[in-house]
Amino acid sequence: MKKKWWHDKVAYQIYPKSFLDTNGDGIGDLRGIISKLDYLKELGIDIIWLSPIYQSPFVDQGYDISDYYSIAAEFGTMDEFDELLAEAKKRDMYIIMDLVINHCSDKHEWFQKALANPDGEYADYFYFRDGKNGNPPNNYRSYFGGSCWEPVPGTDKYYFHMFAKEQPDLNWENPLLRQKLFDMVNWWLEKGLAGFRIDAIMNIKKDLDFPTLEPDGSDGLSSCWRMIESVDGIGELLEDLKKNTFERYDAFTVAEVFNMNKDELNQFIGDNGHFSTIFDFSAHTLSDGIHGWYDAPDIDFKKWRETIIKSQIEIEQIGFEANIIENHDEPRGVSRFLPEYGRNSDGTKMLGTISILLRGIPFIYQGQEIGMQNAIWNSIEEFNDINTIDQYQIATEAGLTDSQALSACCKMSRDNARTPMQWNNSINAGFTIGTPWLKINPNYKSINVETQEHNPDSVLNYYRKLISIRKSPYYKETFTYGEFIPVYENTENIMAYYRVLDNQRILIVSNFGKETVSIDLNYPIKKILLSNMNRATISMNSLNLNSCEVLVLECDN
Ligand code: TEU
Ligand code: CA
Repeated sequence: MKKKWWHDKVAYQIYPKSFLDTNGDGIGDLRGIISKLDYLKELGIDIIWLSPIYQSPFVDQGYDISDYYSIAAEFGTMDEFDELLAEAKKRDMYIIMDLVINHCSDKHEWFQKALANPDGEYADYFYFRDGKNGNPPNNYRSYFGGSCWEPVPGTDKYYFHMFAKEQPDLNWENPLLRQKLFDMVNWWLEKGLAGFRIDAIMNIKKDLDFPTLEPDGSDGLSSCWRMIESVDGIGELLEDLKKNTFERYDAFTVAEVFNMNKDELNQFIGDNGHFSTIFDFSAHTLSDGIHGWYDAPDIDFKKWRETIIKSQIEIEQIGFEANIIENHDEPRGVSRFLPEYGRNSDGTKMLGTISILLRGIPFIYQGQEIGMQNAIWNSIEEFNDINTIDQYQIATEAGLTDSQALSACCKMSRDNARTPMQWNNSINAGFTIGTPWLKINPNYKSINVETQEHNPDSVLNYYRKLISIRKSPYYKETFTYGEFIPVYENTENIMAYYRVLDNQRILIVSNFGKETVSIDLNYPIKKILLSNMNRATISMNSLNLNSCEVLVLECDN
C-alpha cells in the first residue's frame, strides 16, 4: 500500500450552523470557526470537514446549493473563508468542504433557466421527463417523502429529485454539466482546499429507463434507492471525476457511500480507488427500520461487535475507511450505541476509545469530544429537520399515536446532532447571545467545554489524551498501519482488539456489560497507555474489567 499524507490524520466535522455564533443572529458562522481553531488544534485535529457553507435557501440545511461559488451570507464572506484557510494552514491543519453534486437547489441559476425553457439547453442539466397520462413517470419515493417527480409548471413534464423537491438531481450523463462541476471543484482546490467530503455520491448514476419498481409501502411507491442498488456503471462517472479533479491535487476525499455492491469495495478505496476513503456506516445501518424510524431496532451489542469486527477485517485487505460514531445525519452515538447504564462519562470515554483506535481515519463530530447526547424534544414543532418531519408523518400514517411518533423522532432525529455546540454553562450554552436557530440541549449546564476544561477527568481531557496517544511518534505507526485483530469476541459484553505492527502489540479492551467481567491475559502487559478509570497497575495474568471500563495496554509481544 502506498503511504499517503492523510493516513495518520484525525478529522473533525463541523456543522457550521450550530458551531459558534459570533454576531448574535443565532446562527453559527465562519468567525466562530476561526476563533476555535486553537481549541481544535489542542484536541489533536488535523483535518476539518465543514458541512456545506455555500449559498443556499437552507431547505435541507445547506445541502441545497444555489451558488457553488459563494459563501452563504449567514456564515460570512469569501474573505472570511480565505482567512479560515490561511489560519488553518498556519496551524498545519487542513480544511475540506462538503461537495454536494448529486443535486443543487431549485433556486440555482441552472434550474431557474431550465424551468424558463423546459426544452432548452439547461433542462438537460436535470432529468426532465414526460408524465404518463397525467401521472409522474414512475413510482419512486424520495428520501424525504412523496414522489421523486415534481411537475414542471406549464408543461406535461416532471423533474426528478431523490431528496426534497427543492433539490433537483443533476444529470451526470451530460458532459457539459460534468465539466462545469469539475471546473468548480478545481476552483476550490486551487484556493488551497485539501479535499472534500462527498455527499450522496452513489445517487449520481441513474437507470435512464427509470423502470417502475415493486411498491414497498402502502403509498404504492418504491424507495428510490432500489434503483441505485441495481444500476451499473457508476465507476466510469467516478473515475472521470477523480481524474479531472482530485487526482491532480493529491486531494483527500471521503465519500458518503450507501448501496454499494460489497465486492466493489476495491474500486472505491485503496491505492487506485475512486476516493481516498469512504465512511464505514455498517454499525449505523443496524438501526435502519424496514418502514422508517418508527420501526428502527435498538442496537444489539453482539450484532454491533460482530459488525465492526467484520467490517474492519474486510477493509484491512483493501484500504482505509473513515470511522465515526455519529455525524449530522445521525443521533448522538452515546445515546445510541451505549446501554442506558453506560450513558455517562465512563461509557462515553469507552465508546470513544473503541472507535478512535480502530484501523481507519477517525472522524469526530462536533460535541462528541465532550460527550454530547440526544436532546429531549417535547413536541414535533421543536424540530427543524425536513427528514424528521417526514418520518413523523410516516409514523402517524402507520397508525402510531402522536406521542409514539414523537418518541421515534426523539430517538432517531438528525436534529439530535444539530443542536448547538455546548461551550459553557452561561445562557444558550455560550453558543449565541441571540436566539439559537435550534433549541439548545438542556443538559448544557453539566455537559459543556468550559466545565470540562477545568476537570482533569472530563470526557474532553480524556479525548485529548486518547488522540495524543494515537498520534504519539512511538505508537503512531501501529495505530495507523497496524493490523486489527479481534480478541475475546466470544466473551459476553467484551469488545476488544489488538493493533499489531512488527513487534508492537496494543490491546484495547472494554466491558459494555453491567457487571464486572474477568478475562485472562494472553500477553504480559508492559504499560497502561490509557484507562478511563485511572487504573495505575494491572495484575499479571488476568484482568477484572468493571462495567464500562476501557483500557489501552501495550503488551509484551
Ligand atoms: O445524506 C444522504 C442520505 O442518503 C441521507 O438520506 C441519509 O441516509 C439520511 O440523512 C439519514 O437520515 C446526505 C447528507 O449527509 C444529508 O444531510 C443530506 O440531507 C442529503 O445527503 C441530501 O443532500
Ligand atoms: Ca452568526
